[in-house]
Amino acid sequence: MTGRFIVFEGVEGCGKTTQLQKLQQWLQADSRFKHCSVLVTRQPGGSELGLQLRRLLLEPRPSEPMQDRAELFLYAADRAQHVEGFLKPQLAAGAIILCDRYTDSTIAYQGYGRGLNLTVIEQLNQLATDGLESDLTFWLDVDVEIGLARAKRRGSVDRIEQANLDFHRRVQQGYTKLAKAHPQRIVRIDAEPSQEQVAHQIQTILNQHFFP
Ligand code: Z5A
Repeated sequence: MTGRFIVFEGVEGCGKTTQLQKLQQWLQADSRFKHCSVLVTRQPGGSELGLQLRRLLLEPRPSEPMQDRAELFLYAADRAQHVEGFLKPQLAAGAIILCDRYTDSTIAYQGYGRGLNLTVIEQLNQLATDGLESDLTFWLDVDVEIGLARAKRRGSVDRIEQANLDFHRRVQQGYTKLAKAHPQRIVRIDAEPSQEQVAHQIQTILNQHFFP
């Protein structure tokens, strides 16, 4: 039996964490999935090694700014560990996996945001994932300033949230291009309405096209 791999993507504060939890509860309450494990995980930080990489990646370091290519390789290392040690075995065992960020984040943040070469990033993604793609990716589309305001209201600000507004706008542009390029895999969700309305959009898509 093989499981299902569902990814959530979007700019800061778009509501991924909130919606991942809501979707996990919704799936667990549905008798169609009573024999499946429904697991929530994330990148970076979905493994023991990944948790250490996550700290390195996100903590502010004013004394020595992280170089863009160093950042790219750390995300790739986190992904390779997570795919081989967690995602592949859990999918092989039939789990439904809900993952906070995956390969599209690297294209949006390191590619469109930092300006690193997109072809190289795609090759690195391929190497890190060994070809494992999501079955479905929800792109929670919210205005960048609304997302950042939500993230700020929630509490402390990490190294990437501190980047300037232009950087986050380029990231958003990256997601827009990715969604156009991969309409079969990436589904845009309007993430500006209330949490309940966003959850309803996600459940409707899953009922209609994914778990009919
Ligand atoms: N990154 C990268 O550069 N390259 C890569 O390859 C990968 C990642 C994999 C991970 O940080 C960082 O790594 C990320 C990209 C980079 N950049 N940053 N910073 P993270 O996982 O800690 O942070 P995040 O992914 O950006 O998520 P977030 O800021 O925690 O936001 P979120 O999970 O999307 O949102 P949330 O926590 O569900 O909601 C934020 C707040 O808004 C919270 O108070 C909610 O109650 C509220 N909220 C949620 N939904 C709504 C609605 N609908 N209305 C109003 N308020 C809402």
